[in-house]
Amino acid sequence: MAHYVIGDLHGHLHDYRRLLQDQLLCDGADQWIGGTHQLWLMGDFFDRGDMGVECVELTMQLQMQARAVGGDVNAILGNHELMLLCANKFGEQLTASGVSAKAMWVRWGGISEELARLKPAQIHWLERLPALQMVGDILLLHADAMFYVEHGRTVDAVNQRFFDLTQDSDLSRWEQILRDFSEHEGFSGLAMTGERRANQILRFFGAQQLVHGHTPISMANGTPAETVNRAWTYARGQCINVDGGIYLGGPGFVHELNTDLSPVGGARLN
Ligand SMILES: [Mn+2]
Repeated sequence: MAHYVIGDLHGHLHDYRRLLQDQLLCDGADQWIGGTHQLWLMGDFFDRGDMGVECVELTMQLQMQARAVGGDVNAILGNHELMLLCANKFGEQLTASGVSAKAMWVRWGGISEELARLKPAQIHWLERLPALQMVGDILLLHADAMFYVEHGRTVDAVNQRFFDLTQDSDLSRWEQILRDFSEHEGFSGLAMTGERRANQILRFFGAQQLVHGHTPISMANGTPAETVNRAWTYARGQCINVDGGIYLGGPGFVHELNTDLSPVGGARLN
């Protein structure tokens, strides 16, 4: 049994189907053929491309089909899911910046027609996505950002906090978290700083390695977007970026997690 990961789709359903079929997880009729394998989607189903609802719909279908045969399909929460839920919940209500919640989402790449197509069962599913997930010793998180540690001491506590937020009717609290959630490159950046931060968040949650999306690899390391066809490992092996930048023209890829990790090598970074 293998653990597979697919990065940020941003509404690109056709690429999603191609990746699933190439990896023999799904057939041409959208049926799960992955048996007992496990698949994780890294969040950001929505915005920029216009078939985010269909990407979620397919994922929910595959989840049911996979579970029926002992496999699994799951997802973690991306900032674009939270933005969409915010637009859905607050609509024309004004944010602190004076624009409506919906206008704020559109400004971030939201496509109004998607909101109209979103079904209650999909909203219910999205609200319950974990922000963090451990797979063996690997921490899955959407954003390459440190802000998660401010929301709980454990993976479960952070996930509860995010679920509570989705039920919160105070728009200002949503705005705060959405601002924090838009941080990028928290584990790369200047010289040793990124490596040290990665080490801190790994130790905080008791993980050996982290896997994230959110920042297209082409933007993070300068590889031309259309040539990115594999994950990028950095910060001395502590971090794996799986955002192929599909919305920038990248072909995307399916990444297989190495759950047989030895402890993070070398001296500790303090
Ligand atoms: Mn993101």
